[in-house]
Amino acid sequence: MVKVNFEYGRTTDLTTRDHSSKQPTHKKIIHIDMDCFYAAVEIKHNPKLRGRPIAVGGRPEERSVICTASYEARKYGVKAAISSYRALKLCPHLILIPPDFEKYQAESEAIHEIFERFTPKIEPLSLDEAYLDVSENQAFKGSAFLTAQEIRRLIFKERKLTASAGIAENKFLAKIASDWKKPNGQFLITPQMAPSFIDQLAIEKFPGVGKVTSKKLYSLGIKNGSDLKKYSEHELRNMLGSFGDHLYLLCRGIDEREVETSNERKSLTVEYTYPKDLITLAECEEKLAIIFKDFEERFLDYEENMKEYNYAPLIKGLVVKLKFHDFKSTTLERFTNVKFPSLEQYYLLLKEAFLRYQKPVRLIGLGVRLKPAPGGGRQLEIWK
Ligand code: TTP
Ligand code: MG
Repeated sequence: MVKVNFEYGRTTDLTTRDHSSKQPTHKKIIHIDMDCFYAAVEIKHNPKLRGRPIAVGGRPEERSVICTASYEARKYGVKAAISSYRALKLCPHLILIPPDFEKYQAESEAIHEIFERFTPKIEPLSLDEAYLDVSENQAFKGSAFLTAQEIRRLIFKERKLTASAGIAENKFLAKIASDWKKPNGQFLITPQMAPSFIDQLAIEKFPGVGKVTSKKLYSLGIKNGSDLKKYSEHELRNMLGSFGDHLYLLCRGIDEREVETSNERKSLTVEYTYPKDLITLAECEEKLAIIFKDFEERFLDYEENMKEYNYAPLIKGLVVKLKFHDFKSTTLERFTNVKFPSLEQYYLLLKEAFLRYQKPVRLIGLGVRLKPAPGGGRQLEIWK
């Protein structure tokens, strides 16, 4: 299965400048996240599926994974990223539907158009998720809560889909809040509520805290935001490197990231999942040459499309991704400003990535990271 990924501009960096003298920003941010998005779109197109355990994903014999599942299927443990094979074992009467990205893309665009009625400051994170900055919005006497309610009402009325929303003074809290009343709910974290909310927030809910970091923190007795706050910036940095700086700010409710409206493409990658694992580096190299050809075509296509917007994509780095037979993956990136990468450069990255684990490979991806377009490029289609 070939997949082409185009990612939007987004930053994961939180500002780490001196914040001791910082005035509160009092922004109003809404984070919208559609409920069971791909599954909900499929149900909308075929109402007979409603109330039944369905999942969107590829066939098990193609060694595919599940993209998402309806709530009925989630009861059986079927969820995103597990293999379709496992999903069918967990729920033998699961209705497995192949993904139809054009349908999801069309819904995503229609939902985006609803957002635009309320604010121009929209940052899409994926097809089903976006941040909206409504600080300047005068609708509902400036109430971000009522604005979120109206957006969700319109999504339901016009698209027959449900969304959840989080409302807060920054992106970090808004995103957590949108998960709080899922599905089809919304939750507001006021600036007054924020400190106590963060104090009791489990560390694994902090963005970027995955299994490894949470294990490390738990082993030190750090379970929630209030535990985190007991550590100095220096101590957290010693423990977790630069990520410690982020956590130091987050547990104090500080997240100054702006809603980034420019949605120019920041990377272009092509990946391929193999029906049979690739055992040796030589086998991977052979496949890499084929993927490289595909990538070359896609890149030239993209360059051609962008001419219309007077934008020439500039490469800032190369990337190779490997996924292994046990679904673990590794990504290797190299900063470079070549005009166009060579296959030899990718061979070097592949070798390094392969030698990291030396395990059978099920997926190879390669591509480039791009410099942001001056003035913000325009988004073309996400999926091809
Ligand atoms: P999510 O918003 O993470 O999930 P969801 O909308 O299906 O469910 P929830 O109600 O919990 O928000 O992801 C949005 C869509 O992105 C999802 O419908 C399918 C796709 N997706 C994948 O293809 N693979 C993945 O691993 C994940 C997490 C999502
Ligand atoms: Mg969602």
